[in-house]
Amino acid sequence: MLQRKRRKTMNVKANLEEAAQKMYGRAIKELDDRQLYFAILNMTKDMMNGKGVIKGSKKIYYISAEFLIGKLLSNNLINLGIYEELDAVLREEGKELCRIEEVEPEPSLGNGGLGRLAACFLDSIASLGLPGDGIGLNYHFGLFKQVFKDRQQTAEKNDWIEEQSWLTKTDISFPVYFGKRKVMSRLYDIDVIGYEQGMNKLHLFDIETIDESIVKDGIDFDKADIDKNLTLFLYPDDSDEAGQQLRIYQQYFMVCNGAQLILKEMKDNGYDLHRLYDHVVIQINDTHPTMVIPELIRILTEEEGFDMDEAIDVVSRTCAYTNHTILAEALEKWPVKYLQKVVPQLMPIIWELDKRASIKYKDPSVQIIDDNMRVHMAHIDIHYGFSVNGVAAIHTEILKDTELNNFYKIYPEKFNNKTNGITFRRWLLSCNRELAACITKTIGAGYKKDAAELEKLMEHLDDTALLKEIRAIKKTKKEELVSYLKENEGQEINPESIFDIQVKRLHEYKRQQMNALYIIHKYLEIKGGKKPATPITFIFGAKAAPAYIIAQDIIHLLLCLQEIVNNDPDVKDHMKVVMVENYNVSYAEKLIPACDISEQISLASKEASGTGNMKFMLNGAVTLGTSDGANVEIHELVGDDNIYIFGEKSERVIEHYAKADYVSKSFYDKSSVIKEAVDFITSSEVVKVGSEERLNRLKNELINKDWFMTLLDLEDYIATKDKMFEDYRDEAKWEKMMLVNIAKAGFFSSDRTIAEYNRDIWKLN
Ligand code: 26Q
Repeated sequence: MLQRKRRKTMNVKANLEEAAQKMYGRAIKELDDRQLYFAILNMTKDMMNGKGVIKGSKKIYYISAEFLIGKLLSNNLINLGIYEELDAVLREEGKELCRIEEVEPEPSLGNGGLGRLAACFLDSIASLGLPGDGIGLNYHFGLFKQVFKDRQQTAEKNDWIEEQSWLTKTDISFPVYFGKRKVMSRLYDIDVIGYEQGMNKLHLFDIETIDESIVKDGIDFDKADIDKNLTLFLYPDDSDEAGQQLRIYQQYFMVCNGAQLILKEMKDNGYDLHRLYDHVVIQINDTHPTMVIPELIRILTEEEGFDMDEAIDVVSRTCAYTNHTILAEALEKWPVKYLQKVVPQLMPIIWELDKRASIKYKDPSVQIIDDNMRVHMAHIDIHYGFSVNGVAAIHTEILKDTELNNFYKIYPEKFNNKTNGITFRRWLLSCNRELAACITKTIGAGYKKDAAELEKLMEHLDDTALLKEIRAIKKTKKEELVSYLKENEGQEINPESIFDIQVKRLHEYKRQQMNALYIIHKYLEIKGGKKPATPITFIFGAKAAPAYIIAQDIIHLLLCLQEIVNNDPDVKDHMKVVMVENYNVSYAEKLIPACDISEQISLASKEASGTGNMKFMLNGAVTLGTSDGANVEIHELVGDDNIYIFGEKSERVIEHYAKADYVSKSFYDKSSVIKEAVDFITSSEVVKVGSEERLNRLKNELINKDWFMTLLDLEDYIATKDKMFEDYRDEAKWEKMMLVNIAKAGFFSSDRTIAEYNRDIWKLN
């Protein structure tokens, strides 16, 4: 045993020494962190390649406009099983792996949840040994980098592609036609290594003629120059209708390349295209890749000699659709005029699909092309795919009962739920090695392959030594975060304070503004002499779509509150506010292990699932949340005593919308607590440090519109949060809650989610 381990260590060491010599002609000791990063990158790529590709007679293609993969080094080392060894080798040479990891740029190829989910899924597909590749776009600058100026968000480009990176240029290139205009693509691959498994691929398509130099100030560029701009940026509109043609160009470019790649692999394997569905399943990640359906039908009829009936049948049996939102404004509806301009070759197919659906079903709400000449992308997926799934139990129920009820009545057999999950390799083993080691010591390492084994921790609820250890680990992670925040945000935080964290995209339905109102309330209480028993640190991280004005206003308010609270001598020892700049996957990996209270406070019915909630729970944070998305399932698993649930339930919220009877002004008028907090937004203190225009607009929005019902839940939120802070003082009670949350998190492993996708939808052997 010892000998085997030694030999492996020698291998890692020998491999790294070889890479160092080859690249720099130097020994490991003589390299700086950046050089070492590149040497390790090359070594790791080689070792991954040695694992071989996962094979099988049927393959899943997960097609998505976003893959928010984050940094890859640590994850790849863990999945290869060489993290600890490399760590030891480097230490011997006086180097630190965790510092080297900082050198890696983060590819931000996603907006938030949907993109991160796709990345977790790729990890789990490979880790379960299933043949499955991702198909997406190689955005050169990904999502914008957020920079605060004058307490407002500005956007800069995130330049992540370096001379050497995880991308490998392939010799695959396809023609793509936008009408008569032909462009050529180039495929880049990123290897996806499973945990102690073989390898799959993430295929990212680029346009050959891309030109990074057309990006001028910030993230501005010539929108018309498709040949040069197509894969420069990821659209930053999360749940907002961008309505822009470039988005259609990107989507078609992605699916046209994806379809060609899939059919090429079919042919390379000698499979019969008439039995495509026996060898291929395409999971469509929200509607962004929906055009893959008409595109495949077009290729099969125009180039492969299929008749229309058979082409539609074969494609429908191959494609499955996942819905990630019920926000009406986020459901893609492209004007026929735009599609006609960008991809005229697809419109006859889409008209045909529309005609067939409307002959069979008279209900106007299930038509593909509506009376306003808009193409409802989700309707294509539902009519011409074999599976429709939501991403948490409550979300799927709402789809069936309300949003997609008319489709559910037609196709009840297509609807199914797949509650989201997260990869524990990244969200526990990599980001919280101390906690992982403690769990391994307590229940063995079996949970790494079968997350349900975490449940064994329930037998240790009275083990005070373990409970103390878990508390001590939380403290360590809080201290690490404190020094990071000092360095990166210039903020001094008390590690003994309660860390209350809300990190996610900024959107009104997620209600960061409600958290801000709590902060104002607490601030005013402290000014009035009522001090909290334990100091509290409120931490936020959020990017807002640049065109989403109210979201920008909310960020502005948070930054103003940070300025006021942290500099007020009466208050700053009792509470602090930190809004971190450029929240991304890497930041999440530092914030989540340090969290005490996980804020999951969306308006019930609006958050399809949430996945941050799962990451926090796994790391021993206690949830403060509404009955929304996966919070509902977390609640069921941990029980009433280990979660803090507040606010109106989804049925009532849906009823409020149906009756249009929610009037925020009446809540503002009848509660002095609410009124005081809302009025403070435009008080002289805030206006002094902020923009009056933004603050006025936000206050008016809350009083006169408040579409996501902030004021409806505010009082319950305040009471529940206060109770939580009170309970935090009971150390034994809190430690037990932490442990129960960790023990019950096993269900939210994406390995479980993927096993369910495979069992019910993909059916790979
Ligand atoms: C649409 C049209 C034009 C431009 C952009 C878009 C667009 C882009 C991104 C629309 C939606 C998104 C992203 C949606 C998203 O992240 N949804 C989240 O998905 C998670 C994974 O299932 C869930 O956990 C979250 O609840 C859900 O909000």
